[in-house]
Amino acid sequence: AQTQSSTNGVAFPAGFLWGAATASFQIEGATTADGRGVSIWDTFSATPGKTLNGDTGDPATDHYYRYADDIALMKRLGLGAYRFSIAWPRIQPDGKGKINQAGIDFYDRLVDTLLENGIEPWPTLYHWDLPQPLEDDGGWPARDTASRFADYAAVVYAALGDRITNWATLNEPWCSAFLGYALGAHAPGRQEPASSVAAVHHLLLGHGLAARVMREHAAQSGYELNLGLVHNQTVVRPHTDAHADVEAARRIDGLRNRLFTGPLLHGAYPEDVVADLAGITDFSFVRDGDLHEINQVGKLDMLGINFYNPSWVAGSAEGIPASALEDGENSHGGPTPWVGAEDVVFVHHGFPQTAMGWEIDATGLSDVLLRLAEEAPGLPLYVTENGAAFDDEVDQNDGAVHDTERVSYLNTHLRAAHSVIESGVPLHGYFAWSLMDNFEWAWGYSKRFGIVHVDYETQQRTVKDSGWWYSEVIRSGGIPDTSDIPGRP
Ligand code: PNW
Repeated sequence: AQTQSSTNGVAFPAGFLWGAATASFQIEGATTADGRGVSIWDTFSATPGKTLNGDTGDPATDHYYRYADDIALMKRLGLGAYRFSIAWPRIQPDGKGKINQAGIDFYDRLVDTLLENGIEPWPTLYHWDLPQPLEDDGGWPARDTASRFADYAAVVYAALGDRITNWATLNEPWCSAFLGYALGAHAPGRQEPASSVAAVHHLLLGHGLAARVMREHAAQSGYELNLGLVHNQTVVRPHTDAHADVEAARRIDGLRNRLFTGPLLHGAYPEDVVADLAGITDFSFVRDGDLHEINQVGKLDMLGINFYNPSWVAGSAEGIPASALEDGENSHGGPTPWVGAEDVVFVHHGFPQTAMGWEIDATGLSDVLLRLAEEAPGLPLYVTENGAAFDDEVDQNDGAVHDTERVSYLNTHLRAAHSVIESGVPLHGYFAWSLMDNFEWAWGYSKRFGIVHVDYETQQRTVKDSGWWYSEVIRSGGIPDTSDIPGRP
């Protein structure tokens, strides 16, 4: 396969960036090592009943100690870039003030080792591990957290900005705000609809304040800075073209997508979403100058998109078979991330599903990218996460992991990405989620998203068939035959 393979007519542009992604709490382990403070995910996962099987962030994939081997594996796969996140409680154990040099040293070693191996570091400053002391002071619903985030960003940028060009401030602020403060399925597990919307604003404000200090430092030091944010935009489709379904799609699109792209790309919260939320909050947490900070000072040099699945929504469950109602998304009267839109119903549309119960339809990815290219002409886009969980097992006969469903998922989504590039969308790179199996938040270690399998007893890494296949994509710059999955070279 190595010598014969061609790109099958699906050739990505020269310079297209190929990467894989992880996040600190999901892989590092070592949660009490070298002065690391406590994060909201340490607290949450140690609380009985919050994660499946009571799984915690220890030892995860032990990456804190195995980073050098993991980077050797990235090199073997041919990755051009590695997206990882920095654990705020390693840098500032109290979330403010005192800096923990040992924490900085870890990321120093990580970044230097990546660079020595020709892999571009793509850090994200915040992938959900808020220092617990800041949550005790109110968390993201409190305005002060945005300023503390900017202070932390300044510390990290001063330490690593000389070697890194591409930075993201936040990962998926939708999840931080609505899963953390409204649904409560993610840390800190609060169920306070009004607070969750304040959290959205303070996360975005934190992005702007962090951008200000990072840009100032870059300008003074002559560093090149390409600053972005990672958003989990998806396409929200009406179940039918009935008015109630179209209206449901407008509302969910507002909460999931436009509440974030409004301030970031257009400098304003969308009027219809503000009106939808009138019974929940009056947005009085927005102060003069905030939107300027978010939209102008925080102006995006690039936008990262994490895409997993599209959604279909209906105005009511009437006439929809129970088997088509998405269990995880519909509140059944309980708490929901969809504040002010609790009555909207999420409907399965008959596509095959991943182990998360997420439907597989790659046209969702092309729709998302086409829309953003139209909404923000010229803004460089990156797919910063895309992938799927399946019940992978190491084959006892050959020691491989034959994850054909994941190969197929990546294949169809990469083809979708390629098709929009052909239509002129400025998509410059793609990161598979995830480099390796890891702590899947409330699902603990039960959901495997890796292109590399992790045995949690031995910490042994085994490249899955999808990993070798992706490696061949990178090597050839195109899409190899899926029927001819290259095995371990
Ligand atoms: C993203 N949802 O999380 C995160 O960025 C990753 O850390 C995570 O492992 C990955 O996707 C897979 O889940 C999400 O409920 C978590 O819609 C939940 C949702 C979406 C994204």
